[in-house]
Amino acid sequence: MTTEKKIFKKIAQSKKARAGVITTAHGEIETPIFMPVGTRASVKTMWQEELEEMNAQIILGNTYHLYLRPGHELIEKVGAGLHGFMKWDRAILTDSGGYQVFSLSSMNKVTEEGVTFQSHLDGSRHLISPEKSMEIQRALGSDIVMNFDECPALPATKDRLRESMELTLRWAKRCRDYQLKDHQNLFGIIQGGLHHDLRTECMERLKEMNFEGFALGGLSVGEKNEEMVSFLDNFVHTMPEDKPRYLMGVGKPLDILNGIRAGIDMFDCVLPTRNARNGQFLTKGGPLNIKKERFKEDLLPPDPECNCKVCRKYSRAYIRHLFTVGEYLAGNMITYHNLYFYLQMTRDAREAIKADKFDEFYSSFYNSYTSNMW
Ligand code: PRF
Ligand code: ZN
Repeated sequence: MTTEKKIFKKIAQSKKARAGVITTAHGEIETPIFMPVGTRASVKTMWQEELEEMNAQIILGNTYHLYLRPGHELIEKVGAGLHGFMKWDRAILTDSGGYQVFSLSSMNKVTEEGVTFQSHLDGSRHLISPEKSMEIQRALGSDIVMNFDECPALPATKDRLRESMELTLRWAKRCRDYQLKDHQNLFGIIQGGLHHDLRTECMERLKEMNFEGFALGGLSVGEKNEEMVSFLDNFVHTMPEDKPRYLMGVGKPLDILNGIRAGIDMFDCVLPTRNARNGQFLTKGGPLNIKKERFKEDLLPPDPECNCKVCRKYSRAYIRHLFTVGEYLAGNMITYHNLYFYLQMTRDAREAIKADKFDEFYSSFYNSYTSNMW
């Protein structure tokens, strides 16, 4: 039986919202935290130096993509892992591959052994099992390793969700029994749809396996937003106090705020990076689409309340021009701002929690973000 390491320390609480510190071999992470997504060993359009300068403390990588290209063996051979390969010496979390197999590959077949699928790149056939996912994440050397789970799309019947949860639990045990590197921490993923009883049962059975942290999977997969929010409000505070709580793949700025209010510590989402490449700035006054004609001669910064290097220097008119003619710099600038905005939001939330004023922060952010300013 593997005994867990203690990696989380709570430092403050404001109602259900918490602030804390996660300790990894690649530095401390102050929570609540947003983790930029670097699927293929790059946070799209961004230099590692830029992530450092905006104080990103942890980024994500993906098992599925890195296994297919360039291959985890190559990353271990030439970089001694992902940190050395991409020259990022802060913390890295890797997702286990299960979820990406379902969203990207074709002809998936789930068996007790694992998931067989055809690569979305060249159609070649592969099997990822819990052991294979651990082997890949071990080679990548990530600080936080995720269990190999099954994530059913919603709506799904309760019978189907229970079956899937049972499989996820059997896979969790196989992941826990795999020997990772000493510095690596393994998180258990709680599934069970929107059923409180299934989620509780899944969590209790995962607790027996002594994971270093817990994640909520299977949310933001087709259910209504209010359903997710009320589930989080009712469930998150029942999760272990002394371990990190991670809400996978969520979400929009207000989803993150709702997650923090319910007691979540860690978030990731492609939204700030993906929407940037479609011309969307996320700002204090709500989303701003730079493609709009009305910004053609607008000399204001993208977000007048933002202190990032883009907003301190460049105008909407200039960035709109870059975007319109297809200059790559536009994608970098909007991504930079959006990630800075997410990280600033989680830093502000943390400060509000430490001052026991999270409710006030929540209301003021909410009112400003929904004011439809642009
Ligand atoms: N499982 C894993 N990764 C994920 C999810 C999940 O359920 C989600 C669902 N929002 C995003 N990423 N392993
Ligand atoms: Zn900015």
